[in-house]
Amino acid sequence: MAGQEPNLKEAHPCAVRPHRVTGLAIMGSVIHPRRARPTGRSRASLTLALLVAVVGILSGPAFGATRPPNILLILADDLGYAELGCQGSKDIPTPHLDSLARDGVRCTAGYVTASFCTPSRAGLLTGRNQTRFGHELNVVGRQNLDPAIGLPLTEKTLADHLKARGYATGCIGKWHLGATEAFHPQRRGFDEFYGFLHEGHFFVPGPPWTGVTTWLRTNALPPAAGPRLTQGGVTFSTHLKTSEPRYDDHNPTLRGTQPLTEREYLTDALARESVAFIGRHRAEPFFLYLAFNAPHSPMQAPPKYLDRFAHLPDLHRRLFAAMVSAMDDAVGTVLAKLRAENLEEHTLIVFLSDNGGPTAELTSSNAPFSGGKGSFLEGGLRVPFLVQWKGQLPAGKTFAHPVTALDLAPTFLTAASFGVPPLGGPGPAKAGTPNLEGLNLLPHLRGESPLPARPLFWRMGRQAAARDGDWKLFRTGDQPWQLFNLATDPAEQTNLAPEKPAEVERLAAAWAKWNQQNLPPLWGLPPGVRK
Ligand SMILES: [Ca+2]
Repeated sequence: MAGQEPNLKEAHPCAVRPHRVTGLAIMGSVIHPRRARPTGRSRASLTLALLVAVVGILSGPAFGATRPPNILLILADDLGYAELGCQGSKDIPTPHLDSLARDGVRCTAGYVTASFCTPSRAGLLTGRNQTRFGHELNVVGRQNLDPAIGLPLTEKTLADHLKARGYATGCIGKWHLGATEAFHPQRRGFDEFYGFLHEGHFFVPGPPWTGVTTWLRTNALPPAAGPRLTQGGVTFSTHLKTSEPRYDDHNPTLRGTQPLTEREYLTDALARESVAFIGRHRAEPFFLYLAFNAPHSPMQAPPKYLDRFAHLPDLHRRLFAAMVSAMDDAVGTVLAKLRAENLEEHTLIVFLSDNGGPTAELTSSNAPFSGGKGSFLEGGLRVPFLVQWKGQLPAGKTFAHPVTALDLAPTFLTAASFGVPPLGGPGPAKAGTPNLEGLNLLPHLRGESPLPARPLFWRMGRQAAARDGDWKLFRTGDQPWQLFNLATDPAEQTNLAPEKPAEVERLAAAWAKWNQQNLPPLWGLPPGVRK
């Protein structure tokens, strides 16, 4: 894999033409409306404010009754449903992520809006089905460099909405919503950005990738080598007959818009940056979107994580376990910072994965479900989904009703004192009307009211799906609809469509009605297919 070396000297679209960004300033000095000095304040209230500030410095941030909570949204990349201790994993301890389930609510039927990275993220960050605005298909490699590809500028992000409420907003990790200037996170509502813009990234600079063990896919090896060949710290494997993408090409690590060489193992670095962000913004409401690229390929881990899994016989699995363990440590580091700043009970925390695990590629398990990344079977769409807000949500609760990443925007905006945003429609997002398509989950997770029954719908290329109650409707390509009962058949093994034609017709009609409001994909259609 020589030639993987990132060419940082070559112009990066964001680095070449640094742009002016509203609200972007030198790190740590972003000015927010809510922090502006009020005029006409009395001497007495100034004295009181000074007193509060002194107490705050001595004992941590002081919270008024009206201060909205911080929001910490943690996203894993390609983590399978079954790969956390709280999700049933037996071989990868994840105590810190498990603590979110122990101290919060574990949603066992948590869905994302697509089973690939960028459409799932577009739904998550806008609170709208990404098929409403053409962000339907995945984006890889050089596609990222196309200035026509990225989260459509007609859409507002969660960061846009929260920034308008005076939140400090930070994006740390993988972006994958457009890699050219107009789509940069700091133009999409984030004050600060640290991370990279494409679909993946190596975890240390290289080659050579020093200080880590590396596992790379390759489409062929010399016959004498067999299916694997290890040279130095790199193992090449033909198990998928494809080669590892050149993730780092034209894809430097950035602070804001400036490229840099990150020498710390990237998962550790994302924790470090998150801790620094929290420290900078401890005294004001913040929204931190921490989007790990772990455990997405390339598979790389340093000895401090690999050594925890010396008992696992297969290097492939050992590396995956080490990458998940590193992410768990990173989450633990961030949670410890919140505790140290006395912010834990003032922070709404959500953890989920952007799609199911690609089992053959990573070993990532989606048990008990079938399918994985890229599929609309449950294994592709159903993900670990944990919600913690100490003092506000129950601890140790399991919530089995279907919830979706679309619910997070209305949940966060409600928590951030927007009031409950009205349910939106499929039309374009407008200023001041988020036009969201999910539900505020807070009263339902608290058990104050039952979650209203509602169907969920999906479309990605030639795949389509719907879930209504226990029924799951699924179609791929030109195949007829299949129908599964998830209560009795979570692995979607028995197609009930032949014996339940009325149910198929009802759900297919509901899907078709939903689909009428979708736009054609903006990119990725095969040549000759009309948009
Ligand atoms: Ca992913």
